[in-house]
Amino acid sequence: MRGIELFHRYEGNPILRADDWPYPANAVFNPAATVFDDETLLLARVEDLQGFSHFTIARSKDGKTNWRIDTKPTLKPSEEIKEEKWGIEDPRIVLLEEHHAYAITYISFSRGGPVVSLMITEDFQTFNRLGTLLPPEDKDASLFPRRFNGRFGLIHRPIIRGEAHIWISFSPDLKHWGDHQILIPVRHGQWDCHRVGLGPPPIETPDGWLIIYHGVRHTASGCLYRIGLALLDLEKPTKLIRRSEEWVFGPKELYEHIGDVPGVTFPCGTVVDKKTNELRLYYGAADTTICLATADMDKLMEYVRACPIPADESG
Ligand code: BMA
Repeated sequence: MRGIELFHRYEGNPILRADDWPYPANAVFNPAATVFDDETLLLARVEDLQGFSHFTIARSKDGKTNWRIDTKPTLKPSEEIKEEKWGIEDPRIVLLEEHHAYAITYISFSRGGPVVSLMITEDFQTFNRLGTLLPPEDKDASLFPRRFNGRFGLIHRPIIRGEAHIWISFSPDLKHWGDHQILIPVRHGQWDCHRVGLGPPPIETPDGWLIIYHGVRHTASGCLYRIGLALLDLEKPTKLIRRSEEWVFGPKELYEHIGDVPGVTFPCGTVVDKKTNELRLYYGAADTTICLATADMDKLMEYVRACPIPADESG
């Protein structure tokens, strides 16, 4: 099977749009996803009519239809935290096994640039902000759900010397980070040549951590944000063991090509239905709406297991 055949767009796409919102909004996109109280919970990025973003929860029993959206913003940028002055963006949710709590990594936008921040919640009603993790310019971050040799792992995407590779870092306490290293570099000349960034949080499988990432190529009419797959070693997540040569998903439908930023498919969350083995990928389309694509986990893993072992292209 070709990679591009793995994902199927949901026929009801877009599943959520600004017109569905209970209060005025410009766009709803790039949602984090998890299961909470036996329901699919999306933490949607909502861009207001000043161009600043906040988060609002939408819930659905089947993860596809009948979304119930909080009637007002669930999480606004904090007025006390100056790093959040220009809004909060692109959340990722991970259930931290040892804390029995959800870690939400997100981007705070400040005068100093985008910076990775962390908050913890147990109930999606009260949120404990733990502050910024690493200096700007940094985006596309998620924790792993468990520690490695006593340390938490963080995947993120700093921009250094104009280069935008995916990095991994470690911390004993979620506060102090070190051992930074490039995990998935951009690939010169290919579809993911200009930028790469983590999509949804890493998914633990018997074969390794499944990584769904976005790759960006600049074209004469703007950027194209497409999706690739990779696999990390289960106990040594610094080790990239597989990487797809081709993209497996990318802008095709009109709702992915027409919007505030055309040509963008940008996933930040997945839910795997344990009964059906269906992976639901929630993504922002054209920075305007929220869409859904599904894939069979067995086929996805079969595909990624057959991908090449990557050569080190970072140098
Ligand atoms: C990235 C992020 C995303 C956005 C994408 C396309 O840098 O800012 O929030 O969806 O660009 O505009």
